[in-house]
Amino acid sequence: MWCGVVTLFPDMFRAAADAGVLGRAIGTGLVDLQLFNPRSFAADRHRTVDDRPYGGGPGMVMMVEPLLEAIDAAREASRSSGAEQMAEPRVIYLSPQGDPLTQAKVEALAELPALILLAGRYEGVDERVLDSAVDEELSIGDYVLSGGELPALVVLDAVARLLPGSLGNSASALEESHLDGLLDYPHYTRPEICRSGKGESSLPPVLLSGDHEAVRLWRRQQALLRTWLRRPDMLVGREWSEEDRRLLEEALGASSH
Ligand code: 9WO
Repeated sequence: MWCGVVTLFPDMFRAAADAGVLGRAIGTGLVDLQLFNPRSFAADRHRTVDDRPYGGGPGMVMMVEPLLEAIDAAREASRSSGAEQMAEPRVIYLSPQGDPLTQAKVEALAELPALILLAGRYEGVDERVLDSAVDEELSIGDYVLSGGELPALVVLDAVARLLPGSLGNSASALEESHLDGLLDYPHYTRPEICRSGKGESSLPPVLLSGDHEAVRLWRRQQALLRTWLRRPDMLVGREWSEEDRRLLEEALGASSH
């Protein structure tokens, strides 16, 4: 996947590109990450990229021209990066006003050949940039940060681990799709007995039983119970299998008496 990022803070991406699954995806060429700083496209000798908001009020707004120039440069770079038949990159702006980012959305993004992520700063970008050059606005959650860079990295990380050939892809990704729309079950590793601040330091015995089917059922039941208790919204409209219904009813029955 080709990915251009338009940002006033390219160093934040250079740091992340050195580590972890995303770093590996970039290192192996699975992700071609290119950075475009609007400041390089500023028209004046002070390299100005922000200006005061029309209508007054506090803060500054990112100016149209340096952003459109940077987005155009990214489009041009994606064109010249091989893949002749490559479709136009999808341009995504990260903001609290965007559609919520979900795993389903991440999976759809991972299918695309090219993305341009636009990370805003200050009080945001001139709305006319969004109207003319942005295809989609995404939010990673209901909070305000100081810029769109961390959300852009969140999108990159979530997408990179799904790309075929990525370290995050493969076994654990399969296991995860297997937990279709549920929270994860609890994990344990050695030692069998450990010190712990709280009381719950014992291991669920089924995990030592060697009975793979019993382990599978226990994990599924834990995933269902946790989702029910912590995120009931995720179960609204769910198509229930007979097995899942039984496992959850059993768990809820066990906890209520
Ligand atoms: C700043 C501000 C100051 C006074 C009154 C209202 C205000 N809104 C903002 C604001 O939203 N600033 C944003 C900072 C502008 C776009 C980049 N910034 C950003 C992106 N903060 N948080 C995000 C973000 C993106 C995606 N998902 C969650 C948060």
